[in-house]
Amino acid sequence: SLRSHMITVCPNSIVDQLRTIKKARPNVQTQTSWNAPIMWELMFDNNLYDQKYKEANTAVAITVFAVGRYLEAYLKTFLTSAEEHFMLGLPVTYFVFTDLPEQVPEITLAPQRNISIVKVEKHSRWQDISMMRMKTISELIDAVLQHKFTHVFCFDVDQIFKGRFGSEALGESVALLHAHYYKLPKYRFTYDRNPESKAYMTEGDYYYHAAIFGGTCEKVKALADYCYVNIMEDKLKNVEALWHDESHLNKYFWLNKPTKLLSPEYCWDEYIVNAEDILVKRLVWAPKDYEKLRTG
Ligand code: 2GW
Ligand code: MN
Repeated sequence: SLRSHMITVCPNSIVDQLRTIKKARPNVQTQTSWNAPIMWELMFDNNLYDQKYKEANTAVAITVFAVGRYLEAYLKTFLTSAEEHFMLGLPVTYFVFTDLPEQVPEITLAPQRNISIVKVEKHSRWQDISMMRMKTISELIDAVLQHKFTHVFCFDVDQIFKGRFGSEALGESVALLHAHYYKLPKYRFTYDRNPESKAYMTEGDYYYHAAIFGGTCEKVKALADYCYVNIMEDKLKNVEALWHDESHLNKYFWLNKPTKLLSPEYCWDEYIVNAEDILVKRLVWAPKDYEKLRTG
């Protein structure tokens, strides 16, 4: 049948594409030592990926947290820009977690796209707002996502889609190279270095950015559970990892290698002067006003 034909042909074509990537991007690393692709522009054919994932009845859930002032500051731009660039043509549901559900802006969604607003408590420490996302994500996957979605992507809200962020980013276990660290030597990576913390590590592969991670429901649940349990163990000992949930995420991906890496084209900081490797800005960091957002 046409359907089984498509499913067998597409993955091979993608493998062929991956063989040509070194030619396409000679100045960046396009594969890890464990053979996971690192997705850079020019490495892949958008249509091939879109076709493959449509055929496979892919449905994508996004989680995003907008607690306190972050709702007004970032949520509308995050959502409207995602409607322009994120996984167009695939069914997508946004799960917005907020303490202010009535203030979530009305936005127009394309067909097959939905939004679900979930009320959460506002933790008093911002470190906990960030870290406790792992618990909520795990619970959401258990209660809802595993039955209805093939993939889940978890995003910081303080970012703006600017270009295609498409099905090529989907995978079993997907990690993002941090824009500030992808060119730096390993000794500069800001892993947690406190042996008292569960996030402690002395060696690693890359420095991953916790602003985006994703994969199948099963793999993301494993990541979220791992991070949450270790965050709670740290709390019992009264320690906190250097970069909070991001430190635990880096430890998880060191012990459980991601199957796909996203290049910093998927999460770029426009304050970085040297952007010669960045052929497409697919998503950029939103400007931050720490004074306003982190006080009071
Ligand atoms: C966070 C820090 C200081 C003050 C407020 C907040 C805050 C975060 C908040 O008031 N409301 C809120 O909804 N958040 C959510 O947590 C929101 O989704 C935000 O994007 C996310 C992470 O906080 P953020 O974006 O301010 O932290 P970054 O951009 O410095 O993020 C990196 O490091 C964090 C840990 O310190 C996380 O690992 C994050 O995933 C990383 O990108
Ligand atoms: Mn952020």
